[in-house]
Order: sequence, then structure tokens, then C-alpha cells
Amino acid sequence: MKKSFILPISLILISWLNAQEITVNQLGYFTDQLKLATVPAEYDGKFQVVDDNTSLVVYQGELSFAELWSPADQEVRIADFTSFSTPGTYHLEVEDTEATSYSFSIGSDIFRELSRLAMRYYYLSRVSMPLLEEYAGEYARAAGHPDTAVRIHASAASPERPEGSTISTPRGWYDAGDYNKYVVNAGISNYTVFAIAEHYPDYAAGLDLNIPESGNGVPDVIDEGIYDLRWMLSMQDPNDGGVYHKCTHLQFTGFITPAQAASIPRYVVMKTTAATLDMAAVAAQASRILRDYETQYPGLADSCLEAAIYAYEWAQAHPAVYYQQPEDVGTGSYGDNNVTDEFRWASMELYIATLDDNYLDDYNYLGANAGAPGWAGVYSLGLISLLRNGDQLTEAVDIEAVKQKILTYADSYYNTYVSSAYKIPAASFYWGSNGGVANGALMSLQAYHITKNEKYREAAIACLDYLLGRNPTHYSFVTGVGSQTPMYPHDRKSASDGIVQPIPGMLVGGPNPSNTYDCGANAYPSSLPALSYLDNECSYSTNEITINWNAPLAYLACALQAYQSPGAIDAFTGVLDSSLIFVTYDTDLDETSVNPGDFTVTVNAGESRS
Ligand code: 9MR
Repeated sequence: MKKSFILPISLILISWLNAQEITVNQLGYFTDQLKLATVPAEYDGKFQVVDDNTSLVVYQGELSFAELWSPADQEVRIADFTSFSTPGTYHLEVEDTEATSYSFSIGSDIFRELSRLAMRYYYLSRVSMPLLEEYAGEYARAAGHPDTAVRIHASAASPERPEGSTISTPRGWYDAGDYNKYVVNAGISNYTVFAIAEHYPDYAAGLDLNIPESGNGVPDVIDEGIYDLRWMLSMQDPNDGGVYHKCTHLQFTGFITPAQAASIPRYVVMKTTAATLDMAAVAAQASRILRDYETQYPGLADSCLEAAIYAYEWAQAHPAVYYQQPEDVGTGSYGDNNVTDEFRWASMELYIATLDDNYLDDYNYLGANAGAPGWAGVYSLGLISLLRNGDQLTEAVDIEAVKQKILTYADSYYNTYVSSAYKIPAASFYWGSNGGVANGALMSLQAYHITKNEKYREAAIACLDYLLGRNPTHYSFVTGVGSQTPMYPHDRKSASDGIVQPIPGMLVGGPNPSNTYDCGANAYPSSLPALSYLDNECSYSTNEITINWNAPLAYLACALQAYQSPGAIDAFTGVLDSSLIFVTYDTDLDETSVNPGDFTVTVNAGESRS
């Protein structure tokens, strides 16, 4: 992305674009799900849904009473048009005023392309291979870091691997806007990517990512996860089972291409308890998922389980080796001085993989409350795994207690959403707040899985609304998805590729009021928490992208689209006289992607068509 002369034009554009005062999900809404827009309180009376093609008002409703949303210090009203369900392209207006919104769609396939783009971001972040045009299109590029001769940093030296000796630790995804690879952050990201395939297998199987492995009989989502997993496995020291914290340059590089950066020396830095446990957890998770793909990945499931147990044992012998940034290293830290949650997560995954009850007792698997997972707080990932594998476990596990923990958190998430004036679940703003709110929605979908209570799906949809434009910054925070999207993410890959548009499908970190240092004085439009966002490359504290924020975005898009698919019968009733059509479908398919063509349609109560 070239930035020099584009910035001023974009500033002009943005001030014009902000005239779209009504905020909506700029991508769109499912026909039969929640549809909310948020309107400044100064407008009152009737709101109207206007068809973009005909300019006709197709729906009219009353705005809610005005309420203050304090994170942006704005009084707002809600326009609820949930009951309008005709597919099409629309925008909102308020009767007799100039107020308007960006265009959005209503349909049954709204998040399918988003799910693809959010997942393809991982392919476009691959470290050690060239990205060929047939897969990467205009984002094709030469291979980045081979990472086949990475130096042992002094902090990582051992008798078998002295300082300055080299190891091979290729593959993986670039962590973020920088070119380094961090096991702690790869852990939660890789887990979430694998979880898409584990929780929504049919949807994952149908999601074609157009990657080199496509067509190998393994869902692309799993192939993509394996590219990172194999890197993580190679970060384990075979001599003792410990896992290096990161594979890194000594300092952040300039905004150069991956191939240019590849010539700068790389190091693995100290082993840590957190990195070792995160790798153990993901390897144990992978061992159960990869059992089905022995033909394509012979022996990988077994090596994963072996690596996981070896790592877990190292961590038990080294329970408090916390990351400390060496003086000569200046890249990301992902430091975490509380690893109780990592121990619990790894022990839960190892229990599921081995069905050895002892793992459950190792660290009191019910010993904490559920919350939105994050790179430093991974306890809930273990709960999710227990939940999703509940029918294959031993009697030792108390699944009801696991469910209760998830529901308690999901209820608080729902309450945040439903009681907020803006009707969004985002309430706290910090570095990566977009990833945090997305991970809360991921938990809400676990509660939906348990109860099928629609309120939990609704909260997750409201979260995507927030991320895709129904927020006071007016931005859809996902590059290339929506009408007003980040053009200058803090991302070296996008910045160095000579293409104006950044790589699409990337979720930026989002509003973070603790941002005052990265772009100089007074650079941010506001110090209010929900408005502390800047679409500028300098803003790594609000406008960077990472593998751990994109993972829940991809998960949400896949899950919500997968849940939606049985509703695809709408497509039939619109075409033919519905009084003559009986559509039969399996009501157990609530988590399964079903294409319209998969339904059996019975016409005139006799003749059947597929
Ligand atoms: O996501 C991380 C955030 O929670 C921390 O507050 C921040 C400062 O330590 O670091 C973030 O992670 C960055 C990492 O250190 C380096 N690669 C880019 C990551 C996203 O900004």
C-alpha cells in the first residue's frame, strides 16, 4: 500500500463520509435476525428503510427514546427493523431530515464472504513460502523468512544448543503488522482457527480458501491451521520439551517487504512456561482433530500428542519461567506472569486427548470463572473444548458445571449489549479491544450452542454490527469490508506491497484511549474511549492487525453463517407459490452448512426434487 499522496484525499473523504450519521452494519443483516441501526438523538420521529435501487421507502418504524452512551458521550436512539426481511440493498433515513446511513444488504448469505476473507488473511500471512498469484491474486509476493537458520539467543542457550548455534523453525504466520512469530499469541489464534473446523465441521468443509492445499481432502481451515501448528512444534527444544517464547528480529524492522526483511538475522528467545503450555494445549487439541486426516498428514496426530505431553512435563518442572525481555531485544513481549490459566487450559486439552482423568485434577479445572479469552487469559478455551467434546469424555468431568460457567459469562455479555444505549456489547476500550469484544461474542455462541436461546446469537450479531460499522467512529474495522474501512493499518505487508488497498479481511485493534504515544501529540480525533481510534499507519495501538484478533472474527463469521444456513429455504419460497411448496429439512442441522441445493423440495405434495 502506498500512502504518501493518498492521506489528504482520504481525510477529505472521511469528513464527507461522516455525513452518514446513522450507523449500521455496513456489510448487512440476515433476513430473519436482529437488525439494528443507531441514530444520533437529535433526530426523532420515524426512520425509514429505503431501497437503494428504487429509492422507495420499504419500511418505516419509530425510533427509540434517546439515551446516553457514555463511552462516546453521545445520546443515541435505536432504529429496530428486525421485522423487515426482504432481501436487497438499502440504506436508512430519518423522515424529513438529512440523516442517512451507508448502504447495507439484507440476505441469507451475509457473512459467507467475510468468513472467507477473514480466513484467507492467514494464508496471506504465511512466513516461509512465496505466495503465488493463483492463490494470492494481486497480493502475490516472494517468500518471506525461511527461518531455517535461526540463532539461539543468549537467553535461550542450553548445553545442546549454545548461544549463536542455529535451529530450523520455518513456517507459521506473521504475528501482526510486524514480522515476528510469538508462540503465546499463535496459541490462542491457532486454537480458534482449529475450533472453527471442530465446532462447525460441515461449514469448514465447504469453505474454499483457494490455498495451495485446497482439494487435498482436508478442510482448508485445518490445512491453514497446520501451517502454523508445524511452526509451533518446531519451537520445542527436543532435548527437554521446553518451548521458545518467540522467533524474532532483535528490533522491529522498517516498513519493508517480507522478502526484504528476511535477510535480517532471526533469533529464538528464552523458553517460557506460558509458551510451552500454549503449545501443549494446541498440540493436544490438534492431535484429536488430525486423527481423521492420517492419510494426508501421516503420524502428525501422534507427534502432536507426544509433543504436548513432553511440553506439559517441562512446564510442570518449570512452573514459573516468565518472559523477560532481554536488553538487546525490542520486539513484542507477550509477557504473562500468571500462568494458572495456561496450566488449566493445557491440562483440559490433554485430558480430552488422552481421557486420563488425572489431568483434570492437576490444576483444578473448575477453579476459575469463564471470561472472554485473550492471549494472556486462556482458561475459557479449555472450557470450550470440554463443552464441545462433552459426549466423548469420562464421568470424571462435570459438564454441567462447565456449561454453567460459560452461561454466567455469556449472560453478563448479553446484559452489556442489551442494557447499552448503543445496543452493542463493547464496553471497555484498550489495545486490541476489537479482538476482546469478538472473543466475548465467541463465548456467547458457546452459550447459544448449549441452550439454543436466541438472545446469545443476538449478542454475537450485535458484536459483528459493532465491528462492521455500527459504532461511533463510523468505521467498519475490517479492511475492505464495508463502505468506510481502514486504509492505513499498521501492517508492514500491506504497507510495502505497492497496492493502494490494504490486504482485505483484517480486523484492526480498535479504540484504545491509552494511545497518546504512537502518533505524536493530538493525533487522535478524541480522547473519549470509544472514539480513540485513528486510521493511520503510525497507530499501532489502535490500527494494527494480528492473528489473535482475526481469529474470533473468522470464527464469528463462520459460526453465524453456519447457523444461518437452514434458513436458506427462503430462497425457494421467494420464487414459487409458497402455498404449493413443502420444504423438508433436518432440524438437527442447526450447526451445519446446507446449500440450497442440498434440500429436498417436495412440490405439489408428490414429486420430489433435490
Ligand atoms: O495484543 C498485544 C496487546 O495486548 C498488548 O497490550 C501490546 C503491548 O504489549 O502488545 C500487543 O501485541 C503486539 C505484539 O507485542 C507485537 N506484535 C503486534 C501485536 C499487536 O499490536
